[in-house]
Amino acid sequence: MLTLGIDASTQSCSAIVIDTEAGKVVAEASINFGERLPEYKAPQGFIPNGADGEVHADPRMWLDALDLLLAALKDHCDLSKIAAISGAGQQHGSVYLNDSWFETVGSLSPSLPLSTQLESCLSRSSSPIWMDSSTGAECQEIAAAVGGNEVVCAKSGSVAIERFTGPQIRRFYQQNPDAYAATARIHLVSSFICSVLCGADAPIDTGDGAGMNLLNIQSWSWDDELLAATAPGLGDKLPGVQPGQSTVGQIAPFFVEKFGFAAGTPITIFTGDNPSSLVGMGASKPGKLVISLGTSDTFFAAMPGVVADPNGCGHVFGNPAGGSMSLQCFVNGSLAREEVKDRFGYDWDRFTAAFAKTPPANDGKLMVPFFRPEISPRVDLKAPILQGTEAFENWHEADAAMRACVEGQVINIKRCTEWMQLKPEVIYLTGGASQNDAIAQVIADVFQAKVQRLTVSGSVGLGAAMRAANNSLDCALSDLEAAFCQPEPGSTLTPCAAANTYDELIKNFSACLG
Ligand code: XUL
Repeated sequence: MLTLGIDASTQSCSAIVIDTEAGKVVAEASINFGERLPEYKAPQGFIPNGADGEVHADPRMWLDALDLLLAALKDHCDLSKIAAISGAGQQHGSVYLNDSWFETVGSLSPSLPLSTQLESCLSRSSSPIWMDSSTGAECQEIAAAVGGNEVVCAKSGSVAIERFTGPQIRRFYQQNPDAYAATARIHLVSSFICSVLCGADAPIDTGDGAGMNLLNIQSWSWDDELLAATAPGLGDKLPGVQPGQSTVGQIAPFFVEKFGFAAGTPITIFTGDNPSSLVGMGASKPGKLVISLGTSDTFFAAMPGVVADPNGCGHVFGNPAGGSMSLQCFVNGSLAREEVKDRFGYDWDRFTAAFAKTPPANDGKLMVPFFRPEISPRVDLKAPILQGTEAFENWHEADAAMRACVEGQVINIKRCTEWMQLKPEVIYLTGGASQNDAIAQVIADVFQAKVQRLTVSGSVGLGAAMRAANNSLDCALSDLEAAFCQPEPGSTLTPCAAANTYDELIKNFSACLG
């Protein structure tokens, strides 16, 4: 049985086909927007040099990429054999459509490109995406209208955030009320692509929907107060909300005729890239958590209950496998590690060797490694805080500084994610720095949990293909995880330091931040 997962991400649109019985990936394809669609002048997937923090992309580019992607995939795989489809999109991005959308999406002709047929449905020619930070004023207005950010957070799982869709919609309404009035439907990237594949207006799932500051995380339905605080008549412009295990349609005739899909192939609701990755990493049940070590470090996990971060730094989304999940971003990730390494002229080998020369908890030397303002917690520090010996505080102890940077990062992640009430049995590491054993060992020691690296690459698309198999073909997620989400051989690390090793350092770290 083959299933298809689509990943509509920031820089590319990718597809992965898995064989659920053989436990193998059988085909993959990817269209990089900048390389393959240079006419959109978006080398990294967004229109550069937006004013006032605006970051937009052209939704026609996403449609052209979908056409190109399926044409490329068809060369590797007989698409008539695909038994179920799902997908994921970059979170928070929004597409604005007029009332011709409902009919047009249901009558696509295979003789014309998707973008040509759907461009007249756009009531806004470009889509703000998650990198957009232009909505500071709108965030304040929304929070003030409902009684403060504590209320926004308790209701929606996050304080009002610039990149989230509600503040983006409010800005559009305020700047261009006529175009807002002409908008009959607002989709997320995920529900837009899902609609096109179904040939019908599709709902938004609780995973991606929670990234809008509009969805109530207790009822998992649109929150009337947040809707009213955002823009007039918004409730009528949004599609319905459904959980991740919902079948929302069948592949549209356009794709059957053009690419040879089997008529009737079921489509499972799309979700956001992070919720999809939770599934693709094999972490959709509480007890496993994922730390992605990238430019920013990102932490996410299935949550046993639905609680919002009382400090307003983290986010709660629906878990596409049921229940809820948390996500928290830490701005000072790999760039902070690099700054410390470069400061002493170390390469990555010397960086790693420093950990063998220094003990866990670093003889009490600690660093709050924020080189730029941090969002978890919200601290406007422009340079790190160092505490320890005089030599250490004056940046004269290179090896101790390497360890202090990573220990500071991991301690910060641990203390900032305590609100999630997780009991980690295993931590899955992903992202560039995850291969570094010294960093992985610090994570095992501070969290006192087993750490594993997974062989999974492209966990977003894989998660989508697994969700399609689970929802439409009754494959158990546990079986799919056993087949597709295995640790790399020899990659498992267990804590070496005693359980109380970091107690003092954690206390001192918290004291530094006041
Ligand atoms: C999550 C976020 C990004 C996007 C793009 O809140 O903004 O991770 O989903 O990947």
